[in-house]
Amino acid sequence: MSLLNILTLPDSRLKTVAEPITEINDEIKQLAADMLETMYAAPGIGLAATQVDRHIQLVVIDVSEEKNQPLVMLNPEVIEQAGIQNHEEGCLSVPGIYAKVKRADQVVVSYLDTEGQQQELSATGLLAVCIQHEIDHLKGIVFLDHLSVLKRKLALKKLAKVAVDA
Ligand code: K2U
Ligand code: ZN
Repeated sequence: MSLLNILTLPDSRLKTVAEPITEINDEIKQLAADMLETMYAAPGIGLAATQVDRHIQLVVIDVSEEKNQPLVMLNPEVIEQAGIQNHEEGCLSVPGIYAKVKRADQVVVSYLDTEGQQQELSATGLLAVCIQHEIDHLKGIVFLDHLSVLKRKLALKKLAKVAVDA
């Protein structure tokens, strides 16, 4: 398995819209395994293929305390949503920046698993936030894009400072 490089803003590749996966092969399964290893090492609770410069619709998630409940989602799509939550978010591609983002509190996500089986998962709370955050990445959207112009400007200014201080 390999640790992958995670793209960070202002890298414009993070704005790329990912393509659907049409064939599930060993390369896709190995990429998912490498993304899980990279996510756990970061550490994070989610990672989208966009963030490792692979522009296909693949996300990995694990919000469990024990880090032993990995989810691998191919071609994920939110098919139902309800409620609103305002959860503080961070992002492995936007290091050191945190902000509250309004998102649906409950989602039903439809996706293909690595065996090619269509799955549907109902999620609330942090898992729902993470699913929406990762699917955003596949659309070329980062969580800062949900902020007001002023808040985004301040965040990007802080990001530039974090990069200089690093
Ligand atoms: O996409 C990513 O960069 C992974 C995020 C996912 C995430 C962001 C906000 C809220 C939930 C999930 C990273 O996991 S950010 C690091 C992190 C770690 C633990 C809890 C929340 C955020
Ligand atoms: Zn992110």
